[in-house]
Amino acid sequence: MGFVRLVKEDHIAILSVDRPEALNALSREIVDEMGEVLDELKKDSSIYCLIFHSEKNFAAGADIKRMADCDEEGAKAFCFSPVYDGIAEYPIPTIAAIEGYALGGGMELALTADIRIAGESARMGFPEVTLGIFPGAGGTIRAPRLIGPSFAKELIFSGEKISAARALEMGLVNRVVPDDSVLEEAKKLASKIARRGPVAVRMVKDVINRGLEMATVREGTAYEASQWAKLFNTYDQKEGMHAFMEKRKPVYENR
Ligand code: DAK
Repeated sequence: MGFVRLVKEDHIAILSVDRPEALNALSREIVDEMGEVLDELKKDSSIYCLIFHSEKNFAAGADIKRMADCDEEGAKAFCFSPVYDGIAEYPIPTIAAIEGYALGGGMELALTADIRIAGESARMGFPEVTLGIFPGAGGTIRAPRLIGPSFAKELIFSGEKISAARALEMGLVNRVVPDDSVLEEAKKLASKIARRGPVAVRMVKDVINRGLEMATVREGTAYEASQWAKLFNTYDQKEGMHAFMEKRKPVYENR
């Protein structure tokens, strides 16, 4: 039995890492296992939102003990980015529900999610420079895009572990909630998302992500317009609009 757990309930999946003795530090094997579980989950068309949540600590980073004596080739083999890139591009919305430490490779995992919710006593940051390395699993790329280069550099250069309140000020997390309601709040938001038109939600995530990577706003709005029009070939668009006109709740079929 590995370290990754997946629970499904009411159109939501919750993925957790179960390695409390190392504060859920992530080895290459754990990240690979995560990738396999998520590839399998993609085949389940009844799941509309995915939450990353681990008990007590989100993840205290990549496994330093496994990384310490790597040479250059070994360090390359430690690579998390193919799995993390896959999570960032995951077809359904993702929420990181952060309790305790989210550091280094753990913070980078949280950054691959679409939305982050943190508990009041969560501690986040990039301590890599305190170890003589720098973030190498997407942190240098995703953090500046999310919170701007200035805050990202402050975090990455200082290696400081910041509080949830400070993370909220920086825009690193969407909201801060009491520690004991982190998962509950994430589930509430996930259920809300899961009640929306699933085809539209899936498509708009892709449009937003691609738009962010496009060089010009014009390219982005052109892609937005073409994808938007495609929704009018779906059952869910007809259902959503007819339900409005008939003053009833829509019943989406994900098609
Ligand atoms: N790796 C391995 N073990 C860890 C760990 C980690 N990141 N974090 C904690 N642990 C282990 C501790 O060693 C300890 O184990 P034992 O000594 O009991 O066997 C156990 O978890 C409990 O930790 P502590 O005793 O230290 O607990 P405290 O409450 O006192 O302190 C702490 C909590 C989070 C402040 C402290 O554990 C800590 O500073 N942890 C390290 C945090 C850190 O530096 N994280 C960043 C790691 S570097 C890349 C791929 C990935 C990455 C980069 C590049 N490419 C391939 C390019 C990512 C790099 C990183 O994430």
